[in-house]
Amino acid sequence: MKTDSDNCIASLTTAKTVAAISSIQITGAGSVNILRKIFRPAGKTVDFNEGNILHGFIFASGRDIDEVVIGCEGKDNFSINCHGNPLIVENILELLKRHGARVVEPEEIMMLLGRGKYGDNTIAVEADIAAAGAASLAGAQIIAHQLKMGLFNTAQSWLKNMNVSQIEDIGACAERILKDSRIADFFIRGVKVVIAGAPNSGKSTLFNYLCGKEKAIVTDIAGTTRDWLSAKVKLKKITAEFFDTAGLDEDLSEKNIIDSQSQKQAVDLINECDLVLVVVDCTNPAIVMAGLTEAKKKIAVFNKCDLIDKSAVAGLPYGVKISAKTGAGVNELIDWIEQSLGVWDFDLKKTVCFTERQKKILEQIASAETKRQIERLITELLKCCLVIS
Ligand SMILES: Nc1nc2c(ncn2[C@@H]2O[C@H](COP(=O)(O)OP(=O)(O)OP(=O)(O)O)[C@@H](O)[C@H]2O)c(=O)[nH]1
Ligand SMILES: [Mg+2]
Repeated sequence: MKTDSDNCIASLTTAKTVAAISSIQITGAGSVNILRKIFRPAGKTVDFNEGNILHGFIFASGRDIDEVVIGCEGKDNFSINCHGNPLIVENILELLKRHGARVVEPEEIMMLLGRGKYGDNTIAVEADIAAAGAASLAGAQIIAHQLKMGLFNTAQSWLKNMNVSQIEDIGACAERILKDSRIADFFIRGVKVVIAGAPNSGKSTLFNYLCGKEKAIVTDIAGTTRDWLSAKVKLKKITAEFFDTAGLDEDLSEKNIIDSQSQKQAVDLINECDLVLVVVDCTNPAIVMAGLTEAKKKIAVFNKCDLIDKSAVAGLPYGVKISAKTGAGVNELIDWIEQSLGVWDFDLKKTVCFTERQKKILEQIASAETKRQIERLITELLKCCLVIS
């Protein structure tokens, strides 16, 4: 027999990690019934009406699992804020499941809540989900702008002016949005930056300086780094994940299995990243290009400038001049990184897309040949039925 709680879904909405506080959302008809069975208020009475904040305990089989604060966020919609120990979270989710709630991924619950909040404005629903995972505040601002202005507004005005607009104009506008979206993506998901270069050029020293701790081993023996390391660092505008890699040396590829594997790993990372820092020891300036294709964005970084005099530094080729040991020039390097990725002067109020679904539709709009096709695609962009992948 179907019960009320069959329509109830629950999900962890904070990160799946050790934290001070974790939050579990439970929503749908039957939520209150479940909460009544598993929640014991700290005071004498309990009132699950919208707007109330309840303090008490989640319990099972006569034992308290955790002390919690429940936010009554709407009709049949509650957040259970518990301590952020993954075992506590697991126990509470398991308990909700035993009482009939379906435990789902956060996107599903956010989509459901978003539909209630925004109706059939699909871009707004996607914006709420994407903003929760944005890698920077600027990324969340870019997404927030698309909700009523930006992408939503542009798509609506395309539809409204379909009779007077030229197909080519809409196509060109879609192309522009796709181009800007590539930069917006750096704010939204962060960037991957590989530190590459010849053995002993100072890659690990630079990596350690950027992440503010001695994470990578540094020695004057060429070939010290074999397994790559990574660290996320907040730059001025964006968050970057830096990768310290093995020194590129074609001879090492054939030396032994370990060196050949680490050479391959370095090249694979280079192929997947957004930007490569090619570190060159300015006392021994052999620029290593192995694994670096023309198409890859890169910055030449001349390191160990503390070891040569000022006139020799001035005579170095185009690139950033630094000392990874003293930190001189690293601030300029960060500016170069942000400028070369186009984020330095990016207007956060530009119209962009921020999901794969939107991107695919805009690509189709850019190459559509009839107004009818475009009209159908815009309607899909605005009102499609979202599916959880
Ligand atoms: N004077 C000076 N020495 C540096 C600088 N950067 C690195 N070194 C030294 O250069 C040597 C090699 O540094 P690493 O950071 O291990 O070089 P690497 O490129 O990671 O080397 P592999 O992992 O072997 O490819 C160490 O002795 C560092 O102390 C610098 O800016 N100035
Ligand atoms: Mg190294």
